[in-house]
Amino acid sequence: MLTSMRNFSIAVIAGDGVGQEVVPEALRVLDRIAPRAQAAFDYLRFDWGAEYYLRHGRMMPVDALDRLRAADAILLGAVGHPDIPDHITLNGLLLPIRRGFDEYANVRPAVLYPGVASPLSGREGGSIDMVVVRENTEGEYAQVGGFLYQHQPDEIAIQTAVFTRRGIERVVRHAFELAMRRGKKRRVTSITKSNAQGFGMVLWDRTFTKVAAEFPEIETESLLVDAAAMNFVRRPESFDVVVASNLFGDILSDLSAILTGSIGLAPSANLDPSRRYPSMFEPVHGSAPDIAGRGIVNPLAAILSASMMLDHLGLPEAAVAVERAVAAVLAEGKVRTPDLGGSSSTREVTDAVLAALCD
Ligand code: GGG
Repeated sequence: MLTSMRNFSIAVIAGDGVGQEVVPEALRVLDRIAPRAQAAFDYLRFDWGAEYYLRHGRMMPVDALDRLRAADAILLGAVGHPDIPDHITLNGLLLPIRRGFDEYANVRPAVLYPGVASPLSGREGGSIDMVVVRENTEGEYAQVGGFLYQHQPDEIAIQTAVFTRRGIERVVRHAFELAMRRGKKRRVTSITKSNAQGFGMVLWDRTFTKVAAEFPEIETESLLVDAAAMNFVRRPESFDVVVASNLFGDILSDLSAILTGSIGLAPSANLDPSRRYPSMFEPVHGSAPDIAGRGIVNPLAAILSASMMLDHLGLPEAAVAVERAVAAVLAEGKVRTPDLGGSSSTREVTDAVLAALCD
């Protein structure tokens, strides 16, 4: 059967620190898989981030979202710089893109690949396979609040978490639909702290129960975040899809990443499931200034993020091929970066993925 070539424009923001090293590796993999997927990728590169901030006093230009809007997807590296406070880098680039493009579902898979050691004893490859779905546009990261008497001895800071019925409902529904599509354990776990936070998180619990009723095939569980942290360590294999608020999802997805061997293996997708706006794909890890520029950062989280992007773009076979190549490299265990106990360089790991793609 003849299929026609599909063209995609990808906005590329490598950003800061190791973002500059992992994004080019993800692009090498995309370029390799493109012909097989009958696809062509046109990269629109943006030099936004901390260096841009040091030159222009902002992380990205005023019209940044307008310039990104036409892209089919955004591939992001990392944000963060030792000389700039983290709230400036995060609120100047990552969070405005997520909110501005209504990327309300931050999907963060955590898979223990065969050949990778979990810090937990006795866990075999494949035994941990979960996805944290993090609410991504409101909650604790809504940036509602302010300072009173700023920098004075009686200074007051107010930070308000914002929970809307619509915001909770849509992300919870996304989690259930994902559990249906995955067809694995068919379980959705909701995480709150509604015993202590008696408004927003009570609304979350109620909304979760209401949406759950639409999915009788899916088993449900509700945990307080402290119990969830314990159970991620004690019984990680029991989790399938986990849905949580912005802050709790952020924290728990770092925990799920390290349980599966390294944050250097953790990809993520910031999805606007309505597809009105481009979705954004990024490794979960940050700019890692301690190892930046040394050529030893693990590129696999960025490569797996590119695989999630392929799936979102309607190229599922290419997405699976990339993930399988990554899994093959990890299973073989010969080529790996220091975070996984190896001594290979960033480029050598990508070379191994490219070789596995040819097999
Ligand atoms: N890969 C993007 C990045 O730099 N993430 C670091 C970070 O601070 N993320 C916070 C968040 O995901 O909300």
